[in-house]
Amino acid sequence: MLRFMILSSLVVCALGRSTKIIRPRLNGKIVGGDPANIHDYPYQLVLLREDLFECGASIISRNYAITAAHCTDGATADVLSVRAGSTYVDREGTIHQVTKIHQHPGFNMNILDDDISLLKVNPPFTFGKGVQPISLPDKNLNVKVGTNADASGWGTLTEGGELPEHLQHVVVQITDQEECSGAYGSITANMICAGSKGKDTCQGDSGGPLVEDGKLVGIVSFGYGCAEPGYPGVYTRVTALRDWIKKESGL
Ligand code: 4AZ
Repeated sequence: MLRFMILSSLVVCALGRSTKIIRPRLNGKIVGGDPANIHDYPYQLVLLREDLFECGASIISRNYAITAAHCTDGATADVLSVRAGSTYVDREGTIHQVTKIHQHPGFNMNILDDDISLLKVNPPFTFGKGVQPISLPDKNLNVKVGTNADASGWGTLTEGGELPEHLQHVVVQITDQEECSGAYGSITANMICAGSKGKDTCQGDSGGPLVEDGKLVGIVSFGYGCAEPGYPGVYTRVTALRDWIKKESGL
């Protein structure tokens, strides 16, 4: 059920149908979030692969969603769809077929650099109470260390634990880049780290949003386990890839 890659002791994963779980032995840590309603996270999407939960994603316009490249790698558009406007991972809301995947050409599976994909959808999203786009940041936005950001998704509540059916969210603090680099060793300018004691995103949250002050500043990418001390979650740095998003989608 869990699909994932081991990257020199880092673990990333998307949920899908293939496979078994191999991961370093870690303490099961609660991610420390709270249940959330789609009305408060109306940009949140479920990314489905052959109708099964794969990852999170976010609405950025009527026609486009954004997610992690490791969630779309190896897929064709016809097997992907998104569910919008539901608090629940497996029911309600509306389903939108992916018609085109724009996966970043620089996506590097080994270190997860450029972990970003844009998805064109059909039918387009109809905006309403539980369906709204999230604003993209200006490329010059300075995302400050120590500020709070809100991550959401249907990933596991504990390391290697159960998947919730109800949307969850967690507030985490933007981490110092050097410190994060020191922990992981392979943090690029296209990544941003965030975490707080006992709070983190976890398996299945991949591709989902990290929002600060109403702007999408991160996309859930990877981490060493979940809420492990000294290992914040790693997110795709949206400001760094802002020009590419504009070029691909016009947004
Ligand atoms: C995952 O496997 C995953 N703690 C997502 C986020 C983090 C770790 C793993 C960050 O989807």
